[in-house]
Amino acid sequence: MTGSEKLFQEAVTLIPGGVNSPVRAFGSVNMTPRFIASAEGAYLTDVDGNRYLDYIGSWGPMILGHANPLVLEKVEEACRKGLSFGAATEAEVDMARLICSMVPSVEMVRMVNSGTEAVMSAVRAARGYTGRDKIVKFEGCYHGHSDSMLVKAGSGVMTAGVPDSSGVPAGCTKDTLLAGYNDIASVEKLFDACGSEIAAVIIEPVGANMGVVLPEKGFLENLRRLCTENGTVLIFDEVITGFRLARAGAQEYFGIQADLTTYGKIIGGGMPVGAYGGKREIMEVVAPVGSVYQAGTLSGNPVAMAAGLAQLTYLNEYPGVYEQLQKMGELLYGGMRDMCEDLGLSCRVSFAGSLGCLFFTSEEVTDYRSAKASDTEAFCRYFRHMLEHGIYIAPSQFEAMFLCASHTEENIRYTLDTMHKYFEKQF
Ligand code: HOZ
Repeated sequence: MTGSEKLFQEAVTLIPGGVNSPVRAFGSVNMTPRFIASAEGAYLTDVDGNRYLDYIGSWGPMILGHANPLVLEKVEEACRKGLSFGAATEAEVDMARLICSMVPSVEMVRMVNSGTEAVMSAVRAARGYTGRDKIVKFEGCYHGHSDSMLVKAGSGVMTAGVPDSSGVPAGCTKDTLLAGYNDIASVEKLFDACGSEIAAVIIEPVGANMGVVLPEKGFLENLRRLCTENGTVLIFDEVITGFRLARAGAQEYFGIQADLTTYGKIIGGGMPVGAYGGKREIMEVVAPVGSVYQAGTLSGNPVAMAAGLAQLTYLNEYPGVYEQLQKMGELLYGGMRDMCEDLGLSCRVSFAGSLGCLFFTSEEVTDYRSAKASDTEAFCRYFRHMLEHGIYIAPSQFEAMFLCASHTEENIRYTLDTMHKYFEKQF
């Protein structure tokens, strides 16, 4: 028995499913999760000493690679000064100033501890600001695990076979209206029916929790228009795309500004951090200025701020990182797309910059339904082959691949070669 197997055997007796977040249980690929002991650059090492080329990057935040020395140095320095004060610090002001300077639509920002918390709070702020209750979300978009968002959510919910979580009272989701990703007619229908009651439309500008699904031309622009016309707050959930697709995230990448934006782990450089921010007049409804309550002892934690500041400062000062990530994305995902064509595979590749995904379906993937049509058994076999050859991709068809600044052309050649060998044998 391997060290990972032994740990998992005990873990399932102590932690539900043996894990602290469902996707990492490897349930949808019928395997035992690897227990990770350490990470550096683009590599993970498990407790058995196996080394993996990592395409998850802690689900996005490790954009500069694992254990980045610049980030570590700042974290070590902050740790020596104290781990938590539950009081205002200079680092929080530095962080807010930096985020506001990098993202034009963010005039004020509030730090929280996760993407889930950021979304929950942004939705509350939008409701408080508009005095309306209803929100529109899109099938297959994942906005964390707060009650009102667990309706046809992506990520682990998609493989759990339960589109709506139990334990969520119907009253909590009665104001959550569902629309189809890339289906502007479905949004128009909702606005026609009750536009004056819709507080917010929330969307992942690139769907990155049902695999990777790109917005079709005009889709985000039309959402922007509908929200403006109806006095509805447009929330971009940039937990995955923020500071990844570009300095100002998807908003810069697609040239569209949101009213509120939610961020997650990437702004903590790997530490547990989230944030929500946007237009001053909306953010000023948040307590203690306004009447929308939201709080947290660990919000703006000094160690987390130090890590996040180090990472964001680097991204701000060296925008060449984004060109490099874009180039590597084209090399990897473009190479995958060519391979699919050359070998005549029933697969689709979709990508935006450093985010990408291989769908096991011949149909073009534009929404939840077409993503769901993927052959998850075929994904499972492919996943196993990749892991056995030292390549660690997300253990689910419905998650993204993430590139980081430490991935080299050689890494990508090895990855493409490993895929090619597998598919050659299969088809
Ligand atoms: N919600 C994450 C995937 N979209 C998984 C988080 C984790 O397991 O760490």
